[in-house]
Amino acid sequence: MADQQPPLLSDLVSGLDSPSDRRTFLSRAGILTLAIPGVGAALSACSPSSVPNDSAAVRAGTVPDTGATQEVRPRTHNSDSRLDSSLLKREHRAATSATGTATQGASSTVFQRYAPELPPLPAGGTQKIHWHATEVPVRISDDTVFAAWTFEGQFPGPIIHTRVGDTVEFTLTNDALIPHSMDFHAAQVDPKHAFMSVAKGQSVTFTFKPKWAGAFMYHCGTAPVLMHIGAGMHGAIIVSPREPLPQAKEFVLVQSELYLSEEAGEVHAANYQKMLNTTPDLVVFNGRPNQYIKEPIHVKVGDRVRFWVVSAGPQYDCNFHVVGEQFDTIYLGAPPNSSIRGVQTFAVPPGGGMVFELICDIPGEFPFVNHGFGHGQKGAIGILVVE
Ligand SMILES: [Cu+2]
Repeated sequence: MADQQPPLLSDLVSGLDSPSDRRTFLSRAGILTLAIPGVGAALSACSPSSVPNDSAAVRAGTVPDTGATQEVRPRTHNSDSRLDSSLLKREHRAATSATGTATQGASSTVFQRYAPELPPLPAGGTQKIHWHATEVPVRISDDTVFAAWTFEGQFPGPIIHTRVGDTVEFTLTNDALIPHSMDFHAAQVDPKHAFMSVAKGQSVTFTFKPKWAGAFMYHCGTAPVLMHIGAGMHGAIIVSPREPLPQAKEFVLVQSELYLSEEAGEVHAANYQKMLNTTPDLVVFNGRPNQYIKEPIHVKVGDRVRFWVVSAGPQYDCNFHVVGEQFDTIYLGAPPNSSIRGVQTFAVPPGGGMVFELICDIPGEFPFVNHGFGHGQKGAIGILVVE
């Protein structure tokens, strides 16, 4: 191919911390705007703006716990909110996630199994959550470190557990150079404001009450959303119904694909071109290939097990199946309704979530897999040990 490649996003953003650096960055980045429209939106979000304030949406350093409304900064320039959606259709090329601090200290990162247990519901009807968007290296196996864009430095992001009708007060502060945002699939809010991108050092705050129970995805929605999800900015928000479901051992599985660049130093960055080609190197539950083979999930004979399964994609579904078992019940929509019984396999679409229950009548070691085995083979497999 003789067509000219645009410069790497990582080349443009590396080492730019001061406002004057950012001006340099913006001037350099003009060459990218046509080739990478999402980056153009991101860049404009870095610049001072004459757009009127939206004090309800953006507050600098507002910490909900204090109850105090602090200094209101000029609104992040986001004049066309469509740029923060998946509506952009022009091609975005040559970007990787090796930006800012995403590769720093990679050699000293330690593998940590992602705990799949559903955290208990917090007391009270209001949950205040203040997260930071950060770029950090995450060791996803003994020999692989991933340059991740994250919520709270975690890949995938932390599990949120709430309940229908409870209140979630959420603040995102962006510590990373590239603008980021938050899109909760469990929320009904005006995305133009709530899900808007915020530049480095800025915050966005919004509140919602989940209307439906279920396993919901959350993700960064900053354009190009494919890149931000694929670089690690996704996770699960679990919404329990008001009336408790049957007692169970509850686990959360977020399936996602990893599209890796060649190793640079000790780090693999997320590769945008591979995302466009939809050719993943790994398909994983909770961010790490085969982690629950190495350290299985343990339950007891007689337990009801409930898997809250989210497919974060960004591209593929999760054809969830447990070898040697059958699902007693799965909920296609909000539990406890929309259930079907006696199911072997069901596909969770990218951007979707479903709830799978099985009764562990017999002891054994039961692999839970993506039964699309090209993807199961790439890491979307674990073991449920029934003792
Ligand atoms: Cu992002």
